[in-house]
Formats: sequence, C-alpha cells, structure tokens
Amino acid sequence: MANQFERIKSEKDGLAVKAELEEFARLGWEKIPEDDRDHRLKWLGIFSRKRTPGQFMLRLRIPNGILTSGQMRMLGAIIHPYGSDGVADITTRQNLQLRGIPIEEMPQILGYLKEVGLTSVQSGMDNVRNITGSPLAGIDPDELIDVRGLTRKVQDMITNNGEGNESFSNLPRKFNIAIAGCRDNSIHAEINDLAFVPAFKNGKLGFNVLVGGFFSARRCAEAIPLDVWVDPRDVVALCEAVLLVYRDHGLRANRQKSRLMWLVDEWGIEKFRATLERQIGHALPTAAEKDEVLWHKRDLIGVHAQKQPGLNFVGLHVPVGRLSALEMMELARMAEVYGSGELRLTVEQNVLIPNVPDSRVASLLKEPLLKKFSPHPGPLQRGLVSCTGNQFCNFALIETKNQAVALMEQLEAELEIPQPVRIHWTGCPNSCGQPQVAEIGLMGTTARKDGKPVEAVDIYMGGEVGKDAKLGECVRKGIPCEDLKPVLVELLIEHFGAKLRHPPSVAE
Ligand code: SRM
Ligand code: SF4
Repeated sequence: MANQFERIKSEKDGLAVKAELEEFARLGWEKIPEDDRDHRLKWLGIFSRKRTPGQFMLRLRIPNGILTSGQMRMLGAIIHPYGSDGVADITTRQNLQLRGIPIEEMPQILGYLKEVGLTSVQSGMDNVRNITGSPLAGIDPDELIDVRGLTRKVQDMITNNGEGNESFSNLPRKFNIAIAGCRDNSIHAEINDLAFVPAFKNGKLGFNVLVGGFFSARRCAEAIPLDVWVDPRDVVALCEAVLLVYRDHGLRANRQKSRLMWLVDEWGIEKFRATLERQIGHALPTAAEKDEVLWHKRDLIGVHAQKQPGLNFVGLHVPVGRLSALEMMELARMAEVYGSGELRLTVEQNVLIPNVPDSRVASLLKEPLLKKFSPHPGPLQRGLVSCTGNQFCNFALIETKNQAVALMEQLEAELEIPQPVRIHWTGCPNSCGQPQVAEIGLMGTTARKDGKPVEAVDIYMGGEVGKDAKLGECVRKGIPCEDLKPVLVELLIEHFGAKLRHPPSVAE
C-alpha cells in the first residue's frame, strides 16, 4: 500500500499549486485544503509552521550560496514588515529561509524573488535541495575547479530555470547534491546523495563521483564511490541521469527507506552504475585513482587573501545563522561599500564578504555590525552550528538556537580553550544540524529526571570534516539540557585541552 506522501503526490503533482497560489492567498491559511497547505506548497518552497500558525516560512534556492547585495536587500525588505516575526536563517545548505510571511502576500513575494533572479521552487519535500558548492569558488588561491557555473546550471536543469520542472517533481524522497572544486571538501561531500570531488584523470581535471550519503532518524550513511569520473562539462548530464534513475527505480513503499542509498544497497553499486550508463546512453569513464581532497576543512572566519592579488574575503560569524531584516540590509550595504556587492553563505551558517581591497579592510573591520557578526569570535562560537529547533520546527524535541548561543557564551567565560571546537546542535534525530560531522554533536531527545520527562540531548563525538571525513558516534545518551554544562566542561577539558579560568569553588 502506498504511504501517505506517495498518495499525496499521485493525487495531484506538487507543482500544481503554482497555479492555485493566488486562490490560496484569497482563501487565507485556514481554508487552504490541508494536503495543499501542509505538503504541496513545499514544492514552491512555502512551509506552513504549526508552531506559528498563519506565519509561513519561505525556503529559497541559492546555488553555491552566492547572492548579490541587491538580492540580499530585497530579501530583507520582504521580511521587514513582519517585525520580530520576520527573521531569516542561513541554513546548513548555504541557503536562506525567510519567516513570518502571511499566505496572502506570497504571490507578490514570489514575484519579487523573480524580479531579482531568485527562486524558491522545489526546495522542500520530495525535491532536490539547494545545490552546495565550494564557498571560495573563483576566489580560492588554491582552487582546482571554479564550480559557480556548474552549481547554477545544475539548479537551472533541475528547476527548469526556476519555473518548476515536472520531470523531477515526484522523486521518492528528498535529494542532496554537492559540488566541491577545492582541496578541502568544504561542503561535506560525504553526506550528500550525489557529490562531485575534484580528481585528475590522465592529466585532465574533473570530478570523482560519490553517491548515497544521507542522514535520517533511522540511518546515517556516508556516500560511497560510484567509480565514475566526469569531465566538468558532463556534470549536468550526469546529475540528470542519476535523478531519472532514482525517480524511476527508487524505493517508495517505506518512506524511511527511500533515500538513494537504499536503492544502491538493494541493487549493489555495479548494477546502479550499469543502469546509469544505460540511462545516459554511453559508457562512463572509471574513477580517477585518487581524488584531490588533500586538506582538512579550512576555517573561513576572519580576513583571508584571495587568488586575485590585493583582494580579500572577510568571513563573518553569524551566531547560529539568524539574521534580522535590518542586518540583511546592512550586510548588503557593507558588501557594496567595501567589496564588489557580492555575499556568500557557508554550510556553517556564516557570511563571507568577498573582493575587499587591502585598502578597505581596516574600515570594514570598524563597522558596528561586526561587534555582533564578528570576524574573530570565541573558540566555541566560531564553530557553532544549530538547526531551527522548537521555535519553528514541529519535529523538534528541544529548543536549539538560543540555548546553543547562551551555553557557548557561558562555557567561553568559564574555560580557556586553546583551539576552536566545532559544536553542532540538532533538535531531533533528523539531523538537519549535522551533529555527526561535529567534534561535539548534540541531538535533541527526551529523558526522565526525577520521574518527569525533560528536554535532553544525546552526545556525538569524533566527527571529522574535509580530508578523511568521518562521521561521529553517539557517546552519551539522554543528558538533560539543564545538566549539560558540566558535561560539556568535562568533555572540553578531557578532549580539547580546555582549562578552567578560575578554580571551581569547593562544595562544603
Ligand atoms: Fe532538514 C526536515 C530544516 C538541512 C535532514 N528540515 C526538515 C524540516 C523541513 C521539517 C519541518 O517541516 O519542519 C525543517 C524545517 C524547520 C524550519 O522551520 O526551519 C528542516 N533542514 C532544515 C534546515 C533549515 C536546518 C538549518 O537550520 O539549517 C536545513 C535547510 C537546508 C536547505 O537549505 O535546504 C536542513 N535537513 C538538513 C540536512 C543537512 C544537509 O543537507 O546537509 C539534513 C541531513 C542530511 C540529509 O538530508 O541527508 C536534513 N530534514 C532532514 C530530514 C531527514 C531526512 C530523511 O531522509 O529522513 C527531515 C525529515 C524528512 O524529510 O522527513 C528534515
Ligand atoms: Fe527540525 Fe529536527 Fe531538522 Fe532540527 S533536526 S530542523 S528539529 S527536523
């Protein structure tokens, strides 16, 4: 028997709501048919939020995380009218989500997006998510392949240039694609359903291809080699072929077993590869012997020289990725005044301002907004990532973003920590905050304390990123959030060389 989501998709294609949006806006959120409101609208990137009824979230698509100051200013202007409800979040896929929007205004807002060359189409539910790419594409002194054009072309193929593409509107499940052009695997290739990492074959630079990486509540898997090498010119065609094979053969009966890796498991990688060759119509070159991921992942916060002499990118730490409308407008202004008007987002939920001439760096560093979005944050805040949590997400078992920021500040005040520690928070086992890639990962759960249920976390450790990326494992279960601080103090002292700033007061 088909699961609920297969039923919803077969009764009416998700993209059909595009033609109905004006009507939904007239009806108001309470009168929109439930399957359309809570599910199909996600094909337009529009998410109803049960925790804030009537205020919708809009998930964009920002390939490679690159946007212009004009686009950022427009996005700030879109949420500005909604006061403190109108906030934006930088996501763990180099993307932006806008919040607090009433359905009545969505048709007009989608029109504004189009005017500035943006789209939100097919960004949720069983669609391909934002295409991630190396955040330093085109400006990295040690870059191998500039992937900006590729991430854009892959998005254009998948979304039919932002208009919506029915060829890919009924996949078995969500699908993640990442394209790395640098030496440090800065976008977590290993946790994507389809990933490209730079590799030389017979002296020519292209990509080795990985498939099947994903996280879910039921299972987390690292991507495995497909034994295929592609010329950069063939990346778009390969993405299309993989998606068609997944669409036509992916498992659909059990939603918990529908991501690409389950098909690869069922078929074996050889059959998957052979089917892909049939789909694409020719033999595919085997993978290059080794890929060129040679470095640990770089920390992009602070001022760094670009490949272009005399220009720099400045990495600003945005605490847990949360932006207000005015902050977005300020970032847009700063990108214009000091850089080239470009802004970049990272999968660590931070912002880069590229193309800042040497002569402008000092004045940029004096900008008041940099007190909050610091280019030199503390060692824990620097590597902090957090998913949405229970402020907006219905799956959440705990509050994440506020708690994460407050606790990191307290720990930094109490401890001397010799090096940055990457701590990721995620509100439930869906793992949107990727706790498995962190040095310390915290996953929301519930535990019992004094006989009562309380918000708690499972603790993951050992995640490594970049070269030899490896997923962390659960080391402690069910620590109540209110008891978390001493446990983190202990872990930071034992594993990361932290020292107490003052001797703790001895209990009487
Ligand atoms: Fe996620 C569902 C937020 C990245 C795995 N994710 C959700 C929903 C849509 C659930 C919902 O309807 O409330 C969350 C929206 C909450 C909200 O209001 O913001 C949500 N996911 C996010 C974001 C915003 C977290 C963040 O704070 O950055 C990220 C948006 C990325 C984007 O721009 O598209 C986000 N989600 C991820 C990632 C990380 C990644 O892609 O690297 C993962 C794990 C990797 C993966 O998917 O393999 C992830 N999200 C999930 C899952 C589990 C998928 C599965 O196969 O079971 C769900 C639940 C589902 O799809 O059924 C989910
Ligand atoms: Fe929501 Fe869970 Fe994803 Fe956090 S990890 S955004 S709580 S679904």
